[in-house]
Amino acid sequence: MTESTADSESESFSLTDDEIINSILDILARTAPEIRNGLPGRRVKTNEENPSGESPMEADVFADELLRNRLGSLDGIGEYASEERSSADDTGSGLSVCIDPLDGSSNLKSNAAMGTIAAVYDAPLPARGSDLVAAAYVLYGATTTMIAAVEGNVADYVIYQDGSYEPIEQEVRVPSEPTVYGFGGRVPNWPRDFNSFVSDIESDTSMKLRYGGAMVGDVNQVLTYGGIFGYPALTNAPSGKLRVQFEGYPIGYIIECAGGASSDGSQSLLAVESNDIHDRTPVYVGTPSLVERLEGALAGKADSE
Ligand code: FDP
Repeated sequence: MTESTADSESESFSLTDDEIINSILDILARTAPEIRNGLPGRRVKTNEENPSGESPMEADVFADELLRNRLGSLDGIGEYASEERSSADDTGSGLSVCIDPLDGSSNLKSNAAMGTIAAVYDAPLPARGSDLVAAAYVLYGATTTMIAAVEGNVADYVIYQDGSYEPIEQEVRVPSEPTVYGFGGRVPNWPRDFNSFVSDIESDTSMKLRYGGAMVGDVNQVLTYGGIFGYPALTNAPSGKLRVQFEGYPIGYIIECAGGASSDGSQSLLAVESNDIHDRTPVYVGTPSLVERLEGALAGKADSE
């Protein structure tokens, strides 16, 4: 357990990981309505380029600055990194946080779902999947909710306009009977083995396509109904699109804590190696039987079912 200490002339105190994680969740919930309320008027691209070579929307930068100021000034946070910053900011000593301030911001214009993702590591950045001590995402959908994985348990909260939040489900589990699937990337760029796997899923009459273009929204479909989400390796981008530290690790952690499975195509997302905070990885998460079938298909094994 990391202990963060802060001394002043008159007092000294230390925070446990649990206290720091609770404060992080409080900040995510408190900031969510402000991010949501700040979206109108910020649905345009900036002239800047982020470390992934994309032009962020004004809303991406706004959300990043709000979260950087709040999380960075929290006692017990040693590093703050986000998709919008080229390197991690040194913010003191303690846990490291990796933030995707506005996941799925391409959905801003079409006014569809988006999210904020937070990964909390008990290690300097870039961290390993095994360094995760908590992960959470806020979903700006029809309502604002937060999924948080702490100590192996996943809970679902509703967030109110004043930033308060309360649980709507205390132990979220990935349903064992899968019903939905959604995969990103251009279909012509899907590798042949992945294409065959998708055809196999599509031929199953119990499965329905659900793809909204924001990972957090698509993952939440899988968490709610059971199934599989993937942003695969592409023929023109073998590591796919999603980032290990900001997306792959935290989403893999949440899904695994909820009894699901995660994979980069051959191993758990939490086992993926990462030496740079902006590394990418193919991402597949969902019902264990489907993720296992996917790994078999990508390894060139015929479907045994
Ligand atoms: P976005 O670029 O809009 O932020 O994080 C990247 C992400 O969204 C994911 O949320 C989403 O799953 C994916 O990219 C969508 O990519 P495509 O537009 O290629 O489908």
